[in-house]
Amino acid sequence: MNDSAYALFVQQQTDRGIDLEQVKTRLKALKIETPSWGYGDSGTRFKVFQQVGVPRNPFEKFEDAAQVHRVTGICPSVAIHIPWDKVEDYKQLQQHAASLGLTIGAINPNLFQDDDYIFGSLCNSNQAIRKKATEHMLECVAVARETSSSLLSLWLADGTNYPGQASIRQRKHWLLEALNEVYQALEPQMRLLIEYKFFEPAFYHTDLGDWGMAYNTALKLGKQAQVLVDTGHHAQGTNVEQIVAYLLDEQCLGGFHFNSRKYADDDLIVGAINPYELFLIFYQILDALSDAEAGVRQTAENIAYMIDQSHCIEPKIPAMIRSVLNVQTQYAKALLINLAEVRAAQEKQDVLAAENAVRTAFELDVTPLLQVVREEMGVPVDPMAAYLASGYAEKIRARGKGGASW
Ligand code: LRH
Ligand code: MN
Ligand code: MN
Repeated sequence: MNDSAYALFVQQQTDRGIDLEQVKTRLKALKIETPSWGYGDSGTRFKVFQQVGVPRNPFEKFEDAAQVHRVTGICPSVAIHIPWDKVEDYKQLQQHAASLGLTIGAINPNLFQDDDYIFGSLCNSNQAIRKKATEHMLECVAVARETSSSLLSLWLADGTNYPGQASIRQRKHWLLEALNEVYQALEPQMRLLIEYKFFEPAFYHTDLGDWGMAYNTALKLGKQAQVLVDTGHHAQGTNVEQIVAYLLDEQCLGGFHFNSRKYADDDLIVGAINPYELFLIFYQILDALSDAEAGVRQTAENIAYMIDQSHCIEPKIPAMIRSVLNVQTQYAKALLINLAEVRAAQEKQDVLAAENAVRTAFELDVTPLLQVVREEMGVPVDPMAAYLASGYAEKIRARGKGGASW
């Protein structure tokens, strides 16, 4: 670590009125969940590509996730997707996770990969299929109970391809009916996170097509239901940070699926395409954390930060490390926004000064800060280099090809 670079950084930030101790405390407290499916084989809409060395089962996915946590120190939990991660004994999976220093995070039901769901799951006009989908969700609540997870994360692929194909309003009623049943089964400490996406696999209408529908559904269910924002699930040009601010203010933002998009739901490495958006999302969160309203602050404190990135052209573990580091970097930059300065400029309606106060933080080099934070946390100063030098990638080649996939 370059001591003089950090000394200069401390001087500059202190001069800007930044409380660096608070910044460091917050950086150390950041936790980012990685997805089990990000370690397995994945692909495009056209083909799943096989890589050498990907995990052959959920246990090995946790072993790979442990590498990400080992070098970053901020990824202690892993989201699972059922049935991709179906095991006989979830307690055993939980114990395996614990032996690696990990916990099981959000439980994701899969309502999109069963032949029965071709016309929908919870919104299918066939009552037996709706029941099957609801029971799958209840099974996931049971998995959450067994693994001490407090998050059930729902993404619903349901929708239609053609006008007139189905009754949009009827399906809305079926959805609420099913989710009510699931909601009743939640333990008091559990939350149901409702994810939305504007299209794909359905191309005409999607039953949970945007944040408004997810929010309305959460409102109708109750306090334990909140919205999950997947950054890749919006139309071009959507102001995602406004959605974040709005949901925070309504105390209904439950979590994120971070990834990058260029065109649609591309699931690319987080921060690879538009790091400024990520930074601005954190700006809204930090702004809410300093809100006068306790409920808004609590909502911001309890956000589940999760990664939902899984592409097929890069090796899985370093890609995940890159995503995590990019989130951490943008969070660090956002922590350097002088909120008092922004507010003073807003007060004076000084547009240029306000924009400048926000952007200035984005333009800072946070490398010395992150290096010191990592050193104090006892993790490698350069997590990517540490992973690449660890020999783990070479070791897992022995798994061969044909591991677990979507
Ligand atoms: C849907 C989605 C959702 C799924 C995951 C695999 O596009 O974002 O979160 O569970 O991808
Ligand atoms: Mn997602
Ligand atoms: Mn997605």
